[in-house]
Formats: sequence, C-alpha cells, structure tokens
Amino acid sequence: MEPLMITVALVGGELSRKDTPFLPLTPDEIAAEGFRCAREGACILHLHARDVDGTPRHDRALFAAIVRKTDEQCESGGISSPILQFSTGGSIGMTVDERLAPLALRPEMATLTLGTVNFGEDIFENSLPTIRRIAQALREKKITPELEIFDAGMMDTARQLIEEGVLEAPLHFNFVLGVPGGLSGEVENLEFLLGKLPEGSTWSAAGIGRYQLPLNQFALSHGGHVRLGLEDNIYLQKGQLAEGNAPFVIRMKELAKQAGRALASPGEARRILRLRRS
Ligand code: KMH
Ligand code: ZN
Repeated sequence: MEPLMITVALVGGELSRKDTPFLPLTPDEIAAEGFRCAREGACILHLHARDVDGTPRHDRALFAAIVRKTDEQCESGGISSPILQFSTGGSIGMTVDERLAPLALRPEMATLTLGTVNFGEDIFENSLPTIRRIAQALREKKITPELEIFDAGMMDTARQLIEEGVLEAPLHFNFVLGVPGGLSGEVENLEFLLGKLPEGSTWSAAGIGRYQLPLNQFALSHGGHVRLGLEDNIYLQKGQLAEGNAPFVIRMKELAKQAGRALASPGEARRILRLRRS
C-alpha cells in the first residue's frame, strides 16, 4: 500500500465557537493549528477562512495570510510545508464568485463537489453549470481537484464529466459521508461507492461526527487515505470534545503504526496525487 495521506479539515465553514471552543478561526490560529498537525504527520490541510468575528469568508487576503503564516511556521519549525487545499465549497449561501475568489492565489489543490445536496436544513448548491465552471477555473490555474462525494449520484456525475472532458482521469476522490441529507456513513455505503471509482483513482474517506473514525479506519486498512478534523467531527470520543485538530492526527498516526502503514510526507503526497506542479 502507498503511505497514508492524512488530510486535516481544520475549521470548515459551518461551525462556531459555540459548538467547540477549540475551533481555530484567525489566520494565526489556523496556521498554528496547521503546523501542529503537519508536525504530527498530516500532509494536506483543507482550508476555509473566517472573518475577525468568526464569520466564514472566502476572502483572498485571509487565505493569503493563512498560506504565508503556515509556511513561516513550518519553515521555522524545520518541517516541509503541507499541501494546502482550498475549499471551493465555502459555506452555505456563498455565491460561486465568492467561492472561487481565493483560487487567484493558485493553491496546489482545491475541492470540487460533484452535485447539489441537502445539508441539514440547508442546500449546498452545485448545479452542473457551477461544477463545470469551478472545474474550468481549476484547470486554467493548474490546480489539482479533490472530488468531494456526498451522495451516490455524484459518482455518475464524475463519470459524465470525464466523458465530457471536463475532468481528466486519473482523479482523487474524497468521500464525505454522514452529512444529514447526503449518504450516511455506514462502511457498506463506502464499499458501494468504491465499486464505482474510475480506474486509476486515488481516494480518501471522511465521516461526519461518529462516522469519522470507522470510515478512517476502513480507509487505513483498504489502501485509501483519510480526512479528519474539526470541520467533520468535534468529538475525539463520545462526550469528549477534541482539544483542537492535532489529537485526531496523533490518534491516526498511532493507528497507522499499529497497522504497519507509513504516513505520507508532503513530498510523497505530491507524487501519489500527481500534483500538476510537482
Ligand atoms: N461547507 C460546506 C457547505 C468543501 O469544502 O469543498 C461545503 C464544504 C465542501 O465544506
Ligand atoms: Zn470544507
């Protein structure tokens, strides 16, 4: 098996400090948290940004500050900078223009959700024209997409977009299961989706709330990769808030060690993901 890539979804676009006091919000906090996670073995940071009052804001300057501060921390801490993966999902209600604005910074990776899905009481909107538009922006800027799969039909959309030439295989998929309104996070659902992966794809598994750990463990033992962190789950175990994102990484590092699977460095992750600028 390839070394395990750990992606950390540090903050997300929906939570607030009312949900957990351990949520990093400012660029300084996000960068410090990213550095801690990278030091423990994470190789990809999935990024959203927040305004001074914690409001989700897809603002280019905020993302630029996160990038700069993360690089500075890694350099002074003597570790390689992780891959920075910008969210193009943003948070519910953002316009597509807002969601795309930070891509001007040309990160190595960015997300691309392959369909509209109910998101709790809200709607996370990704019509086909929107998906094509985001995919084109990524292509033009040579940013590698991570395809976010929240529901089964999104795998059919992946196939359709490959046929259209909008997406180019081989591709990297991230299954985000357990969003209320999307496909739930039972392992059998992940197995079903894996059966639909286009040849040559790489994949990771993320689970919302209580689904995070079992889906991560399945991926660890089946040649996939993992996404974890506060965006998806704020509890380290039942009733115990995680004191930041690093505890999830530390636990996964231990599980990988027990399973005899090495962790991917950022350089190895660039090779595994065939990053366009590697
Ligand atoms: N905040 C969610 C509505 C992504 O980052 O690409 C969407 C999301 C997906 O978080
Ligand atoms: Zn996200």
